[in-house]
This record gives sequence, structure tokens and C-alpha cells, in this order.
Amino acid sequence: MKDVMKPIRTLVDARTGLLNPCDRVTKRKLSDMQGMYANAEAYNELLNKGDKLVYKVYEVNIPQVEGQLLYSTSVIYPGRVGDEYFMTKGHFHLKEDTAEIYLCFQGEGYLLMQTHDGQISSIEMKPGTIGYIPPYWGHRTISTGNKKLILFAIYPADAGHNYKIVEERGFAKIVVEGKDTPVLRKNPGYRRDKDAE
Ligand code: S6P
Ligand code: ZN
Repeated sequence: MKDVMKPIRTLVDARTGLLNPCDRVTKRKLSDMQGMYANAEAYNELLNKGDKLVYKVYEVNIPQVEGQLLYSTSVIYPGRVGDEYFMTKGHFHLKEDTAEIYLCFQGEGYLLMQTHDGQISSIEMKPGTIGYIPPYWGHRTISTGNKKLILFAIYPADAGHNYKIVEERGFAKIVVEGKDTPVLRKNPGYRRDKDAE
């Protein structure tokens, strides 16, 4: 009979996002977000004041092969670059026909999604919200509250990340501070996928 992997038990602290045991922590600072915010001047100004932590991801080590599921928590700090809220880089999955589920434990924000052919969608995230990302949708999460946005994610272990496409084209929408509530605006720097036109 084939070797069968042993089951895994993980504890999650919903107030901090910490996984226990945790095999990997990825930290993304402002300097890792070069070119991602619409207001380059505000970005440079903030970066000059210090290289703030924007988000971190806690992961469990699961074999990244078909049939397995990966799970992780993302902790996105409160903050803004100009009027644009702190967010993750965002990505499409390398294996594009893979879905993902996000569950919000704490904080407020948005799950922003888009397809190559120009469809856009967003889900407001607050504690208890589950956001389902179908296959083929690129995704990014944005923290709009005063507390950290803490999200738990589950996705096929062989999904992979395509960041290049987001670095080159950006997202069609940005989430900025409005008068009373956050608002979604057109991203002036967004470049549409030419193949989709
Ligand atoms: C992976 C999943 C999340 C993100 C994390 C950080 O498919 O969507 O675990 O990796 O939220 O975002 P990003 O865009 O830097 O990978
Ligand atoms: Zn993903």
C-alpha cells in the first residue's frame, strides 16, 4: 500500500492569527510593495519614515502536490499609503483553475478579485465572513479598519502564486479612505490584459 501522510493538528489564535505549530512566517514590508500603490509620492514619503510591516502570513508545511490542501493565516496591519489602505500584493494562482476560501477572524476589509477578461468583484470582510474565490480570479485583501485584518485561507496545495501579472498590470480597483466609509475607485495605473480585449 502507498505511504499515507499522518493527519495534522493545528491551533489558531483568532486574535493574533498565530498558528501553532507554525512552519513558515512570511513578512512583507513597505519596501516589498514598490509600485503597488497608486500614489508613488505618498509611498516614498512613508517609506522614508521607516520600513513598516504591512502584512505577514503564517503557514503550515504541507506537501505542495495535487490532492493536498494548504492553509494559512494572513495578518494585514491597519495603515494607509496616502488615502489607499494597506493590502497584500495580490496574485493569480499559477494553476489558474484552483479556488480558495477566506474566513475572517478579526478586523475589517475587502477581498478584491478580478479576472483576465476584465470582470471585477469585491467582498466586504468582517469577523465571520467567508469569501469564496472561484478558479481564475486574481485576489488581494485590503485592511480598512483600526485593528489588524486577520484571515484564514484554504487552497489547493499545488495552486502556486503568480505575482508577476499583478506587478505588471495592477488591480483594476483600489480601496481608499472615503468621507465616512472606505470606497472603491478606479486604479489610474491599471493596465488591462491586452489578450482579453
Ligand atoms: C495563498 C493565499 C494567501 C496569500 C496571503 C498573502 O493562495 O491567497 O495565503 O498568499 O494572503 O498575499 P500575497 O498576495 O502576498 O500572496
Ligand atoms: Zn491565493
